[in-house]
Amino acid sequence: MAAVGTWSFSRPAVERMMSMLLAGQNATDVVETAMSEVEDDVDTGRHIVGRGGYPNFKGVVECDAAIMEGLPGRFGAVAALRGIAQPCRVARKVMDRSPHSLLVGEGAESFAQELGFIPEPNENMLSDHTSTAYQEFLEKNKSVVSGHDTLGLIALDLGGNITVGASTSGAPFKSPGRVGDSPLPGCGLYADHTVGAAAATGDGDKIMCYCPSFHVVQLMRQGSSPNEACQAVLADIQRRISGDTCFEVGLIALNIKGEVGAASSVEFPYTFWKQGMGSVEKLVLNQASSDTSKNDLFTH
Ligand code: SD4
Repeated sequence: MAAVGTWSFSRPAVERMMSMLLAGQNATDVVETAMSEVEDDVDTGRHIVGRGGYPNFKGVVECDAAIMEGLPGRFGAVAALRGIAQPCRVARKVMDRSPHSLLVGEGAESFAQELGFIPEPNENMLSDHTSTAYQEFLEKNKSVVSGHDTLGLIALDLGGNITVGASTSGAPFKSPGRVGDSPLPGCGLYADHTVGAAAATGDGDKIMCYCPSFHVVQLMRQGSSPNEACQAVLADIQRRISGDTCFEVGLIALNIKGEVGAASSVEFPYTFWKQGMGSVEKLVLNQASSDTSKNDLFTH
C-alpha cells in the first residue's frame, strides 16, 4: 500500500488516503474521496483546484478532473465543468456509468445533474481571494497570479490495484472552454495495473504536447524505477525544447511495488506514504533537480 500527491497542499489528502488504505478500502474510492475533499475546500482553491479556484477571463470557474484505474479501459474525465465543487466525483461517474470517457462543458454539467449532482451558482465557486484577484485582473488587464498547481493523487491498495486522479480549475483567467492536461489520459495522468501510475502538474498547455504521464509509465514498464522514469521524461522534454527555459512541469510516479519517484522543472514539494511508514512525509525536489538523494529512502 502506498499513496503520493503533488505539492505540499496534498498532505491532508495523502493522510486521508493512508487511513483509508489501512482500513482496506480500494484505490479508486481512496483517490476519489481524498481528491473531492480538497476540491470542495474553499481554502485550497487558491492552489488552482475546485471550489475557490481561479475563474476564467469571464469570471466563471471551470474545472477539469479525471480518474484512471490501472485496469484496461478504466478512465473517466470531465473538462470545463461549471458549478460542481467536486468534479472528480463526476469523473468517477463518467468512468462507471457513461459509455464515454471524457465529457466537457454543458454536456458534462447535464450528465452530472442526471446523476444527482446539483450545480451551484458561480459565486459559490469563488472565494474572497479569487474574487479580489479577478477584479485586479480586470483593472490591470493582465494576470498577477503565477504558478500552475494541480492536485495529482496516486493510491496503491492492499489488493495491488493502482488508481490515479488529477483535478484543477486550470490556468487562472484562461479562455472559456480552455482544457489543460489534467483530464487527458497520458498527459495529466496514466495508470497501468501491471506497472504503476504517474501524474503531471504545471503548465498544461505545454504539458499536453509531451504525454509525460504515459511516457513515465512506459519507461517503468521497460524497467526504470519511478524516479529514473520521471527524471528521464523531464530530461527528454528539456532536450526537445533545446536550451529554451523549460515550462513549469512536475511529475510524480508510483510503481506497483510501492516505490515513488518525481522530477520537476521548478522547486517541487510532494507528499508520500507507504506501508510501514508511521506518517506522511513531505519531500522537496529542487529546481530541475537530478539529485534524487531525497528520494532514495523511498525507492526500496
Ligand atoms: C492545467 N496543469 O490546467 C493544470 C493546472 C494549472 O495553470 O494550474 N494550470 O494546466
